Amino acid sequence: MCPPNKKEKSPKKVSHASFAALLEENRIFKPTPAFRAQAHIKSEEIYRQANKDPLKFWETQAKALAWFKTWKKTLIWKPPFAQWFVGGKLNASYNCLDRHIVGSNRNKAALIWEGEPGDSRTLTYFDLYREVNQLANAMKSLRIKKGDRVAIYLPLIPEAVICMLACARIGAVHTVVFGGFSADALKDRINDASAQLLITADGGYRRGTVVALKAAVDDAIKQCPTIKNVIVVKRTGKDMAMQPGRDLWYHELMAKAAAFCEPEKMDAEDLLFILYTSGTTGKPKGIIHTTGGYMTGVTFTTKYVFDLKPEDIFWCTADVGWVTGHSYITYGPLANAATVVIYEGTPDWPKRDRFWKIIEKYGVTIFYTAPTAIRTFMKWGTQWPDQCDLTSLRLLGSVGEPINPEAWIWYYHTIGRDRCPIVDTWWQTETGSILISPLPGVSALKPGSATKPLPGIEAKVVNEEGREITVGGGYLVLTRPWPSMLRGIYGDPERFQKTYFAKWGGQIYFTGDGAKKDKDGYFWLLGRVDDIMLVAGHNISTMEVESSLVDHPAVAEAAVVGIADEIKGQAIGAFVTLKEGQKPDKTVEEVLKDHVVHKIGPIARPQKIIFTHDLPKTRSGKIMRRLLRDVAEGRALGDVTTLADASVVEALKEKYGEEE
Ligand code: 7RM
Repeated sequence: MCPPNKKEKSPKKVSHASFAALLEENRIFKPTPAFRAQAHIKSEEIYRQANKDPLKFWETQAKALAWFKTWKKTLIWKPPFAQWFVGGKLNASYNCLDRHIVGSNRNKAALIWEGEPGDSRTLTYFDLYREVNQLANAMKSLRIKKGDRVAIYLPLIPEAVICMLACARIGAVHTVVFGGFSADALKDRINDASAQLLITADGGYRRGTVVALKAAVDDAIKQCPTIKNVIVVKRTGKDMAMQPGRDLWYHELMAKAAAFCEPEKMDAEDLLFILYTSGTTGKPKGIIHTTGGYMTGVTFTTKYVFDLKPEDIFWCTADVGWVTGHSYITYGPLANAATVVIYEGTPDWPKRDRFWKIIEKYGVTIFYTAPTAIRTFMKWGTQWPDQCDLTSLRLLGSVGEPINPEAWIWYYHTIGRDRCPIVDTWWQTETGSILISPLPGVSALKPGSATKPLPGIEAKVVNEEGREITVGGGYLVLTRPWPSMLRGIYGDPERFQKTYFAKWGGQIYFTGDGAKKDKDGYFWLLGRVDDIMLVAGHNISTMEVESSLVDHPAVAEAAVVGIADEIKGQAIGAFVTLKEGQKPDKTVEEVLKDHVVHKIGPIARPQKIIFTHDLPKTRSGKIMRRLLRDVAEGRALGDVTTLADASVVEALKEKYGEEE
């Protein structure tokens, strides 16, 4: 029973009295004996092993995959270019499907899909295998072959996963474009990749309405000369135009397709996919990942970071359009023969309990989401999760941004009911898989810290000169190659070198993030270095000020930016969303400013607080501080193509203008 309904008795009484007690400064959460006892990794020995011989460690991890041919050399490292498992042959779709359908996993649920309107489908490993084989054959019939690029522009329906795996099966390179992106963004990505085929749908559901994907496609393709065909999945049944000769129905192609398609024997270094991230300049960067190293990284981390067991029901709430979906919906979990939940829609449809209802309905055991979602749930209040049965959960994950301690504790307490370890996983599209994260059976957790680099990974915090800072803040770098690292930017090796390897002599990968290391060697991520402010000679991270604001009970979310200031260099501006029922006024503003001073010090006192109902975010939920700086400094807005809701900044601009 889920919806908060006064007449019904809530099935679970949840006490939130201990919440404040949990939120003491510097609290450490050790793995419970019960969790540790059942965990894959119970001791720190694995860190020592990996450190002693990293290549041997990665070889062991690579052996968890099925190879058609083993590699000759584990690593060739000519910075910035790495080759892993050189000479090895494998296929990603074979690893996610074929090897599971010969044993007891044949009839195990691979995908449990829930559509937003409430429809659902479960595909077993055998079902998924059959669909992928057929689609692979259908693509071949359209003359798609190894190395060709295929764009995928779909809602979160099983076909999104099927398409990725079908590409992998025949060696075509997929580039998934998030279904919420505009026609323009789609066009740029298709053209940069010179994709020949596009797979889309007649629409998808989002917050109760149909998103007309095909209309955006028709618009985009006018300017995409390389596209020869469009495959259209029938999802909504709504009317739309099919262009004869170019557009083909997915179900019609599938009906004609043969049941088996031989998986292509891919070289370990053959491309698996291109995934675009929005660079700061606006020109999208096509991050490229290859087969052997990427599969090794995601397979390893899915099993050990999430402590994945055969009976788990794993739900990563990301869209497959983001790297999180690539690595922790499709490739990592399926390579491990996991059961994966995917959900098409938004968390507030039809009501604000939809996520908790899904957990209850399917008995989700591992739940992986983003801090922005967690803060939204905090804003909505505990009544929604409280009336759902969340007892199936045993592990929680966070990704995408630093998670502020307040949100961490809320997540731990309200969702995990003080029983579930939280893995705060730091990684990037570029890193392919999780690099800094707890191992839940081993690591003592500190709310707000992603803890330490995983075994096999070497991360450091360095200063401007590249010298290591053992305790204190600086730039986060990776000082050793790792298997799932990006192999470049599609078509632009120079930009690859410049963006990631130019700052310190060519061997060191610069993440673009700032981080702090504490005396226990824990890493505290501070956000993008471009966002770090210089206030009267002091470096202050926007994240720290935001975290102190969100720490106040009235605040749901905050975004902080540095505003050019003649005297201080930069002054602090804060955009604040209050919790529901809280009224913004001058008193609250002063209280919040004082709160920041109390938490961090007078240097961090915001000069100005702007109250807002919403913050400008990317489609994947990251706050776009760059746009807030534009607003705060009265400039024209920069690139807004990746913004989730354009009206949010427009409203802020008006508001800011009025208060000036
Ligand atoms: C997986 C993903 C990458 C950027 C990264 C960070 C930020 C991601 C965390 C985090 C603090 C985390 N890929 N980031 N995870 N910051 N703690 N656990 O998000 O390419 O879209 O973004 O996201 O700034 O550089 S991404």
